Amino acid sequence: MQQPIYVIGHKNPDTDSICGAIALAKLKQAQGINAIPARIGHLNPETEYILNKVGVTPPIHISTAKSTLSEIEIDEAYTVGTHDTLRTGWDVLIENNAKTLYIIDENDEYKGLVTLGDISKIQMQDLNITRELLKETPIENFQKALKGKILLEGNKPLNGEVRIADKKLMDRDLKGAIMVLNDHEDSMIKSMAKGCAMILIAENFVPNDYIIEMARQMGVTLINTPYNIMKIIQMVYRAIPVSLIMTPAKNMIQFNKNEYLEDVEREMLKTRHSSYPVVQQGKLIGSVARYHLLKSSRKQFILVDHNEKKQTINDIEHGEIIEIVDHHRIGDIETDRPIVFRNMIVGSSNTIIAMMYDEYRIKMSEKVAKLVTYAMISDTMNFNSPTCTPIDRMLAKRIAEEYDLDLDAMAKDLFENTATIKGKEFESILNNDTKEYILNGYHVCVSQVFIFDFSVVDEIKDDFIEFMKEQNKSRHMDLFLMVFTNVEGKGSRFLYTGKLSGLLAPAIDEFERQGFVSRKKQIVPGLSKELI
Ligand SMILES: [Mn+2]
Repeated sequence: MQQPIYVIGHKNPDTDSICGAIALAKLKQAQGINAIPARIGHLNPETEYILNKVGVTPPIHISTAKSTLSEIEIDEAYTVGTHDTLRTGWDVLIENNAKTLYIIDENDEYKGLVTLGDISKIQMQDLNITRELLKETPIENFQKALKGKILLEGNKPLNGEVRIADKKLMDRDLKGAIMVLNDHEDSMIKSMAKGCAMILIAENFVPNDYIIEMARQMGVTLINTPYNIMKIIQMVYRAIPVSLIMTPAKNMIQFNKNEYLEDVEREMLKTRHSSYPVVQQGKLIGSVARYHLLKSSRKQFILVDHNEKKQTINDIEHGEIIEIVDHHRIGDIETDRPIVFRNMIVGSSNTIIAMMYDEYRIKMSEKVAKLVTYAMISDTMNFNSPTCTPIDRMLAKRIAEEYDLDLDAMAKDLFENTATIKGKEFESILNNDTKEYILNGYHVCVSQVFIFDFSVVDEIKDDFIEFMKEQNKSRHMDLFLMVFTNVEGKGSRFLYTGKLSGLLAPAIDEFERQGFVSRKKQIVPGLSKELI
């Protein structure tokens, strides 16, 4: 599956942002793109009302543009059991063209790892080391590594030394030795007489009964194998259990799938292993190498209803913006590559998205049509706001006809149920839809809420200004402006604080007198003009 592309609206998302993210993600999905609608803040009550009404689940909430291990492609972890032989381990690695082998116990818990290098080193190593390992190797491992048959299982402990027959056999101390012999029974008798613990017999030779009886009495293990002496000597060291040479899990870095790629990379730079285990609750879920990180692309985003850095996900620089669909002023976002940037002077981002459906000749589902329509009603104050254009009105009318929707009934129902501040906390009124600007060097915050009835504002006025002053002690806005706007576009009431209050009071009075309703088209440009 292609890495997902996240479609997100702005911080403090409004209905245009949320419905736009959903509608645009659906359009992309219809084009075969793995797009996921997401949000970077809480739903406001209006949007919540709409999603419930239409029957759509809210977009997932995301808080970072960084990618985690779970979002990139990693390798399968090839595993063997703790008792398995180096031979099995080697075969698994060669078969899968892998370099790191992970060891799991009978409960599938990750215990350690062995690399191809670790295994090949065994063959090259000082015999003192392999002797210690062979000493600990269980009998059935020899049988497995040599594809042999246990003729007799003895109880003599191994000393880990591997020997072949020679003329001086009777002069040697063979106590606990592993003998590699061909069909010379004479050598078998001599070896047992000198105390050997195991005889590995070449080319499937089966010794006489009296030799087997002698072995039984002396506690010697007999294994025969189809291999010749040369091959037995080559393979016998691969009988060693992987667990004896593994790097235990506790001595090795491991990652979990929720770790951010940059943290994983930083850890990897401290060491030089070729792969690292990815573990979840003790169980292996994969193996990650540096090249997986290099190969992975950054998390991709499509921005809806915003294009400014401070309005988007905080660490956007870790991700990649591939497309923007918006109807606001162009801000400060920079990209490395050309992107699709669609900005139009219309009343709602959803108007543009509806146009895109038309352009691609993809039919909106009934639910998407409703979301788009609600968003247009919400963003244009039921097509009354000065930001609303004939394009919005025309398109909404066409969608309403096609999907049998009653725009005025939808607007009335929506506003009656959501455009009220009665019984709401001051904090939720203030943060309902808030945007920060830097206008000619001044920090300005403009919050807006839509209401039916201005008389409510008169009731709360004094207390609300006190509340804003208190809030601004930590926010340090030069102007902190709260705008109560009539939901049908019939003017606004303004409350404000901040050190520019006195200077801007006449201008804001004028905004009120002229019936300003649009933050973007009237209020912010109006303030900007005053601050030159
Ligand atoms: Mn919008």
